[in-house]
Amino acid sequence: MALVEINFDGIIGPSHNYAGLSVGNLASSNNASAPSYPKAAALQGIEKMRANLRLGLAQGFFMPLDRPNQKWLSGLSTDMQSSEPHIRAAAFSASAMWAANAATVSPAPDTADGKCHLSAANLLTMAHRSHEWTGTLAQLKLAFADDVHFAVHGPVPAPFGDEGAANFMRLCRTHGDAGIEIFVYGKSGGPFPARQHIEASKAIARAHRLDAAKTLFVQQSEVAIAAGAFHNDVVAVANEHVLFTHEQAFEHPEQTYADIKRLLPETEIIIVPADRVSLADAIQSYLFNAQLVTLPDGGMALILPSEAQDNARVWGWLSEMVAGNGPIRKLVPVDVRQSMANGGGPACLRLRVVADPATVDPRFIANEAKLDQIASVVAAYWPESIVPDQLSDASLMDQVRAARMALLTTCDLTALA
Ligand code: SUG
Repeated sequence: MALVEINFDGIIGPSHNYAGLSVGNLASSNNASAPSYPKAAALQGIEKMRANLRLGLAQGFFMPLDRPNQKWLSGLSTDMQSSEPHIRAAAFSASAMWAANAATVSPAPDTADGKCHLSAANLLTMAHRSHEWTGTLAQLKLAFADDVHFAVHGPVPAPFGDEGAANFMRLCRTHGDAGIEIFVYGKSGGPFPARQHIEASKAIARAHRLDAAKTLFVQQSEVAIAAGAFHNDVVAVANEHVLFTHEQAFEHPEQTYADIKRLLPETEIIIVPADRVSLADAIQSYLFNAQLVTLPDGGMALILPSEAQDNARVWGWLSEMVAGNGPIRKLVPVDVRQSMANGGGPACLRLRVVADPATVDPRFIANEAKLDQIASVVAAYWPESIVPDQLSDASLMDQVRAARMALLTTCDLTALA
C-alpha cells in the first residue's frame, strides 16, 4: 500500500489535571488549580479521532503513560505522599496526551536508508514532561517494531532541549514523495524559555540520515515565544506543499520563505497578517494549532479548535480564506476544550507518521469499533473531575492506575504496563 499520513492521537489519561506546570504556556498558567474533567477530556479526544476517521483519514492512537511516575519519584528519593506539591504534580501529569511532543518523525522518502525514523523527544525544559520519554520510547518501539520500515531512536542527551514534532515541519509534493524537513529552534523568548535547542535539532537530522541539502534550521521568533507561542506549532502548520503561518512566526521570515521556495518551489505560503490576527489572538484561539490535512478528494481542511470559531477576528479571516481560491477548502471546528485549557489544541494531540499502515502494529490503529471500546473503558473508569489538592489522595492514584490498566487490557497492550 502507498505511504499515507497516519495521525496518532494521545488518549487523554485519567490523571488529566490543571497544575500550572508550563511556564510560557499562558493557558496552563491561567487555568492553574481549576478543576479538570478527565472523562470529558478523553471523550472529547476520542470524538476528534472519530471525526477524522469519518473524513477518510488514517488514525492511530497512543496509550496514556503510567502515572504517577513512581520511578521518577524514586529517582528523586521521594514519593507522592511526602513530595513537595510541584514535584507531586509533575509526577502525576497526563501531559503525554500531547503526542505532537512525543517524537520527531522523518518519513522513509526523506532518509538515506529508506526507513521512517522516529526520535523520542527529551522534553527536558519542563520537569513534568522530562520523564515522559521512557514511556514514550517503549511505546514507539512496540508500535513501530518493524525494523525493515522503521528506526526508533532514544532522546537527544541533556542539556539540549527537544520538543519533538511541535518544532518541526515537513513540506513535500505529496506525503509519499521526498520532502524538505524544517527544524524550528528557539534562542530566546523574553521572559519565557525557548524549549527547542538547535543542537538537538541538528542531532536529530543526523540520526535520521537526512539530506543536508533538503534540511532547514529556522529560528522561531522571539516575540512569538514571548507572546506565549511556546511551540512553533502554535503559530505555523505545514501540510504537503502548503505552509500556513502567522506573519510573526519566524525570526527571519523573508529568509525562511525564500529558503523554502528555493528547496520546494511549488510551496504555497499562506501568511496571516498581524494587523488582521494579532499574536495574542492567534495564541488565544489556536488557529494554527490545527491539523492541516489532505482529504481523500485532494482538497485540504483545517481541523481547528472551536475557540477559533469563537474569536470573530480569527473566524472572519479564516472564512475569507476558504471563500477564496486557495488550497485550504474547508474548516472543521472540534471541541477539545479540556486539552485547550492546558494549551493543547487539535494538532498538539497528534503525532503525524507517514507510513504504510500495514507496517504499524495493528493494536495502535483506530477504527470505529475500537474507538467504541476505548470510549466504554473511559466512561467506566476515568475520574469525573480532579482538583490539584487531590493529587496526594491514595484513592485517586489507585483509580488512575486501574483505569489505565483497564484500557491496556482492552487494547491488548498490557506489554506497556
Ligand atoms: O508542554 N501543557 C503542554 C501543552 C503542549 C502543547 N503541545 C504542542 N503545542 N504541540 C506543554 O506546555 C500543561 C500541564 C499543566 O500545567 O498541568 C502542559 O504541559
